[in-house]
Amino acid sequence: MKLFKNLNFTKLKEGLSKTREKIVNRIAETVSGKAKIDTEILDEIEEVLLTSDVGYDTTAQIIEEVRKRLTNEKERSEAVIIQLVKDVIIDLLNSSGSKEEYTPAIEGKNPFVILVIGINGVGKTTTIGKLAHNFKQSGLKVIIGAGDTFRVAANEQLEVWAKRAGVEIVKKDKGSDPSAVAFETVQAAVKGGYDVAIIDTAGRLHTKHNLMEELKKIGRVMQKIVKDAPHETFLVLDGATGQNAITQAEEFANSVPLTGLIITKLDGTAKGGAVVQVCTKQKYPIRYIGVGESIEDLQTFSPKEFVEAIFG
Ligand SMILES: Nc1nc2c(ncn2[C@@H]2O[C@H](COP(=O)(O)OP(=O)(O)OP(=O)(O)O)[C@@H](O)[C@H]2O)c(=O)[nH]1
Ligand SMILES: [Mg+2]
Repeated sequence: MKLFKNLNFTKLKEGLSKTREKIVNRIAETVSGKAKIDTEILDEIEEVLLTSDVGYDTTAQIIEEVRKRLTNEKERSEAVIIQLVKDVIIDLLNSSGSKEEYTPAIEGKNPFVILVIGINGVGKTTTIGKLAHNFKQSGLKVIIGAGDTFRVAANEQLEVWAKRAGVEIVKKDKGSDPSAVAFETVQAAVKGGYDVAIIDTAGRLHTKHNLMEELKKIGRVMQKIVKDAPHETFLVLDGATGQNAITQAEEFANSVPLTGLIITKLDGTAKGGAVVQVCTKQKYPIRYIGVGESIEDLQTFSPKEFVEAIFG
């Protein structure tokens, strides 16, 4: 069963246009008009990938693999080399466990609980609004919990998204214990027969010990009601932050059992190559990507569609 029909290729391409301009147009420029693909061209492609935030190690890995596969090719044209680069990148994206058409295993959970975490401003609250909308559109009963009790306007912001998505919200006064919000949200979800409960959290630095402990407590407390909750713990990463995103994934994973990643803001950046780097450098699958600020701008991550949108 595919839950959301949220993969809109035109929109994805539009969102990734900056990255595409950077990678594809420059590779095309580099190889067009050249009769043969030689070492110099591979060096130039290497540079293009580096400046798109694919990262040094990952770029070297890609070029090495392309070089290897190229030796088996009789025809070394522009089309052939671009296809090779695409294939190698798709293989890398798949290697993190990110797979085509991920579907959350919601059935039989009542509720399926999703905890959303990450550093400040990466797009957690916005992503929850988009996720809630998608679940709702799929005919599910959705409730969201305003677990960011730290920031002044956090409740209001999540309330706006709840209204837009047409879902219920649980909130408490600013300064309340975020675990209490998580507890009450899951409790309300069980009582009300909700299919999905999504918990927002305040932005926090992975270097702050007490804030990471707070996340652990949120997890523990909801387990008093639903034993295996949270069923997903998504770390949200800003796609424009490159190497830093990898550090964040490592650090958060040290405190909380992550189940997947959501990469946002891929529309605003020419550095969408960071996604490739994130996939090769850590072991958590990418589940969703954000390609804009509106409610429709969340897509299920598909390695193949992602690469097609960049190169297509
Ligand atoms: N262009 C673009 N902007 C996004 C995307 N996702 C989120 N944003 C914007 O990023 C900004 C921060 O988003 P929030 O959802 O408030 O981020 P947050 O992680 O909840 O922030 P804190 O709660 O303060 O830690 C907002 O202006 C969003 O509109 C996206 O995919 N693309
Ligand atoms: Mg927020």
